Amino acid sequence: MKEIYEAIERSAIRIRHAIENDDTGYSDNANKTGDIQLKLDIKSDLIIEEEFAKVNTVKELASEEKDNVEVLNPDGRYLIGYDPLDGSSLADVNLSVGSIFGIYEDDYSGNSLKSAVYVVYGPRVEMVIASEENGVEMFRLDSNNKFNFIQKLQLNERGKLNAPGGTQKNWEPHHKEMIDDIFKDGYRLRYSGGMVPDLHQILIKGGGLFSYPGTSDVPKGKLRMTFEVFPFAFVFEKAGGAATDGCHRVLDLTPAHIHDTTPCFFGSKNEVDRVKVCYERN
Ligand code: AHM
Ligand code: MG
Repeated sequence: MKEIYEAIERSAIRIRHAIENDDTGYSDNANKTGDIQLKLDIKSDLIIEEEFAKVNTVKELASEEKDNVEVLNPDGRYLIGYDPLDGSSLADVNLSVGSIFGIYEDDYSGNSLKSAVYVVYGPRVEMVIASEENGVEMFRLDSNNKFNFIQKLQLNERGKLNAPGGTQKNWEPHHKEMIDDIFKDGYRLRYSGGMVPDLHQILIKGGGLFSYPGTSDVPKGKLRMTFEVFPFAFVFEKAGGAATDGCHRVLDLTPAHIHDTTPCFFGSKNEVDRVKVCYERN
């Protein structure tokens, strides 16, 4: 696993350099979900592929930017599901973006996750690693390109932030009512449109709720299980929080296809319980 974390560190340093120096425009290609890829999406994907190709414990890669799984080492132990540059359309406005990695064994179901890692490229570059052994640990990149341990991340039972995703005009009535009630209880809006910095903020500030629900136009939501939802569900559980699709624990889900999406809610236990009460009634 250590070699995998080191490959992620090397990728992060190279991707940060690309974000700072490269064109933030679109390419001529679309990914499997139909999103037009930015040049930075494609470059980040290539960087990560190159770095994992050096690690012989990595059996295969499933990327948000690749249609199909790519086999690297048939005898390797781990499968990596990753989003090379999440929120990449925010790079041109100079907001934070991120990379997300799920490290799986056997298959890409939630319960096969062994570890999850994300990197935030913001004013500072930070990497968060969640594992069974060490819980959730945050590292920060220094000027010598070294990641240094900063702190463990642990959620409170209840937080103060609310990050409600999805197109509001298409929210289901019960979802809208729940979000309104949370604001009425004094929660503050914190939403950038990048799930990595939005979820990082909730983790660092001790709690709250991030939601990306199913809506009338996209009943299964936007966020993909393998690359985005499972890794963050793992991080939130290991930090003492929870993640649900409204009715089920996210990590009990199995995608039929690596690009499948699911509604998702991440947060402290109190807020996720609130979601479950609302969704189980509806
Ligand atoms: P991406 O992988 O194409 O960047 O999409 C994922 C991002 C998340 O970071 C964010 O939470 C969500 O899309 C916001 O989507 P939208 O603005 O379409 O509601
Ligand atoms: Mg993404």
